[in-house]
Amino acid sequence: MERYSPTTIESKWQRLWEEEKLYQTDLSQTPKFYCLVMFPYPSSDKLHIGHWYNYGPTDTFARFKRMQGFNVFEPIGFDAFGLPAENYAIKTGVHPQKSTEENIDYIRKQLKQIGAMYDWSKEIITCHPNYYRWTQWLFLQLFKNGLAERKLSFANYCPSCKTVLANEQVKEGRCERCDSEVIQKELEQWFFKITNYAERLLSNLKKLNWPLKTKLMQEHWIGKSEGAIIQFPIEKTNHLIEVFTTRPDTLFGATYLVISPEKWRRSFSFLKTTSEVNQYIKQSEKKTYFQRQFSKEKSGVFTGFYALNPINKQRIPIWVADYVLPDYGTGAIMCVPAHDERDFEFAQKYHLPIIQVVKPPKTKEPSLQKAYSEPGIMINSGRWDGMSSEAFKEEVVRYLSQKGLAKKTTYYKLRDWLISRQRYWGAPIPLIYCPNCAKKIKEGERKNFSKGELLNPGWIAVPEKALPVLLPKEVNFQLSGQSPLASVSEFLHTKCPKCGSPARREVDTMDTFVCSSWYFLRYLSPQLENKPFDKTLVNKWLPVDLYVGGAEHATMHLIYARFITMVLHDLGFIDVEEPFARLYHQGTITHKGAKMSKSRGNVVIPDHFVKKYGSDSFRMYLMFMGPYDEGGDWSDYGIVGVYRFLNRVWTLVQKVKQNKEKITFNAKLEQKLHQTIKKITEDLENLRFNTAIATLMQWLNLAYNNVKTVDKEMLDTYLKLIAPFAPHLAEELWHQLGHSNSIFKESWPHYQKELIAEQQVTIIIEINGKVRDKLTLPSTTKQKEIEKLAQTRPKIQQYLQNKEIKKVIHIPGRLINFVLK
Ligand code: ANZ
Ligand code: ZN
Repeated sequence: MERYSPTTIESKWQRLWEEEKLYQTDLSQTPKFYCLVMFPYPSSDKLHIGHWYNYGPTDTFARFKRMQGFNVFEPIGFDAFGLPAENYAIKTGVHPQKSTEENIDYIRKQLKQIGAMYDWSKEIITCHPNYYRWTQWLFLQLFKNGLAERKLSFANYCPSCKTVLANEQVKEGRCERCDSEVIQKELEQWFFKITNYAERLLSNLKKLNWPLKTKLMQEHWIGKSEGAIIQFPIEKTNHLIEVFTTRPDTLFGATYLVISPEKWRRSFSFLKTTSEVNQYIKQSEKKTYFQRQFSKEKSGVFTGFYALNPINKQRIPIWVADYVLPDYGTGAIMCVPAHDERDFEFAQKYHLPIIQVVKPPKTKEPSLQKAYSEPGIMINSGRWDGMSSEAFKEEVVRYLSQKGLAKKTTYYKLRDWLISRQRYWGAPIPLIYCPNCAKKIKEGERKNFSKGELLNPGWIAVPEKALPVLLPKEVNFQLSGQSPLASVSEFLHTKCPKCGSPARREVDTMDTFVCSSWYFLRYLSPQLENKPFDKTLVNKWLPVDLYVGGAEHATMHLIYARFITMVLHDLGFIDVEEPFARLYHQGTITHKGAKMSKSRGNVVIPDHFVKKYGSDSFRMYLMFMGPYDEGGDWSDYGIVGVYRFLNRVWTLVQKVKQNKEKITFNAKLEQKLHQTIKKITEDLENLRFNTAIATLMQWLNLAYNNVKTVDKEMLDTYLKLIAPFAPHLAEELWHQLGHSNSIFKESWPHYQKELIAEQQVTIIIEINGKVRDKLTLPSTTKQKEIEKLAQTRPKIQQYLQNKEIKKVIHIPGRLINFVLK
């Protein structure tokens, strides 16, 4: 008997599938199913177990959908720009292009070993000019429409990577990549105005079939806050301070104001203060936002000025303190120590008055040990005492706004997306700075300039026809704090496309998250020459039906891609505005109870196991380990178990093939098979791979113990069920059973309802026509047996004691009536 040799059959089928172009999707067919995974970054670490866990099970799902009759599109590509390749170049001198291409070649081979249904004819590589040309096109669309803006702003800056970082790339005050402490640096940078879309990004979440946790993270990230701006006049000046508060109801309890150091420097430095204030401002600007927000010890200085509380004309001191951030709200706050924890700490430290104005609803004599931040009843609030704080919140804003002293306002925590990077290995920003055009715009010329050019005077768009702006090959990577592209004079010096004057190119490149914000559109027509994507295909194939990837992308990539899709929708390029209808996050695979890491020495290298047990066993073990969204702990022994199971599937087929005797029909096995179809179909719809595999194992055990009763039809069905999980093995055995077409051209088995149910009926038991009890039993139970069972019921026995049964009336499936003498 031939033995199961995964390596032989897997490479054979991978080759045959490719020759047959089995997985090249004809995008004109329906019904469509777009199955997407987060494309890999071609790092030197190659494909690790996390990738496998993302890609293997997702492919199982895609194969299932294909067999259900969907025209499944499952593309793959490479997110190929980014810092690691450049950092590697700095260290070793190997050009990022070279190391990236090498990594891609290697990873492509690894990906092929998964044996997934990737349509390789649609591969994309974001660092290739035929892709980044369209990333640049995308930039220009945002620019032209006033959604890209150059702003001077405080940016997160990593002194070691010598580049700015997006908020999302800062983890607990440290650089996500190199773990150095991030500082704040004021720089001119390019931003995409994602904040214009804050409300829509928030409200659309309702429509999405996404994990609740991810939606909540996005909600939190967008951070909508409804409150009011209240004006406080500065005493003895004719200036005002505007504060943003979400608790206008606590206004009577405001005992001081705090302005952020930056705001004071920018807007109030004309007010003469002591040198202490200036010193404090200088010091705090060195701190990171993280230190400022989360340090235990709050600090601040009194400015010497007072403000007047607009509700009661109370004189309250104005402080500068760095726990107030410059770029949220108005950069200034009214402080209510009785009801805000931070203010409470600060007030205690600097002996500022604490006035309680809200008391808990049921207490009489309030005493305050710490800030009370719940709603309650107003006290110490003049004629509003006794009112609920919720009602007063509305009332006080209405009252003050009549006098022009307040207005309702909503702020969002979401910041504009900082997309420029002072690095080499990225898509060049397609803009040119022309001093001559800058001058013309300043002099009032508006004609011939786009919205973006007027918004950013002097910055001229590279004409779309002239794209791509090619990344020059020869550059000096050594970090100088300046973009490496500035060192290439042929790149830098150019002519203005508008007026022909000498001009210089933008030397910053784009954040790689721009590349990945639209790749799912390009997959549909990656070779298209004159357009970024085919509008008809996009409208047909989007939204993506299932997107699977790591939960760590909950905020960055998954917000950016939504934003860019909305922008393209609004500019009329595509019909959809939400890219991913259903989202799923795979869990994590640990080893020896801990996250895998090189330093711990517990990394499981997929290639070793794939070589030994085959890709089918590897993928199936990953799926068997635990619920897909949780993951599990790797065990070398566990994969052996799955490997043995696949061996038994193999052996069963060999035995059935060799069986020459007549097969006796086994109703139990047949029924179990139909129950298996039902269970696996339901489990697969919900990505419950582990329980589906357990069910597959159960049927196999039953069949294995009754080999003489397994007929070929049953095996055909069983192979179809196992095909999405162990595609190579199933295809091989399918052919061994005499089929000549791929099993993946077969349709998914249906179960017969009648077969699976051991149907139950409920029979009413009557004594002399009165209902006394009931009985549930299999519908096939014989009448005599029902009679006997009914008589043994304790409730019925009560009535039967010492009585004789005259007659039994039986209505099958419904009722049995004992008539007594
Ligand atoms: C007075 C007050 C009384 C406040 C009270 C809270 C409780 P969220 O929900 O996060 O939007 N705040 C406003 N701008 C700030 C800034 N730039 N830096 C630091 N804190 C700032 O929080 C809004 C509240 O955070 C505002 O409401 C303000 O303090 C503070 F019992 O105003 B509150
Ligand atoms: Zn010009």
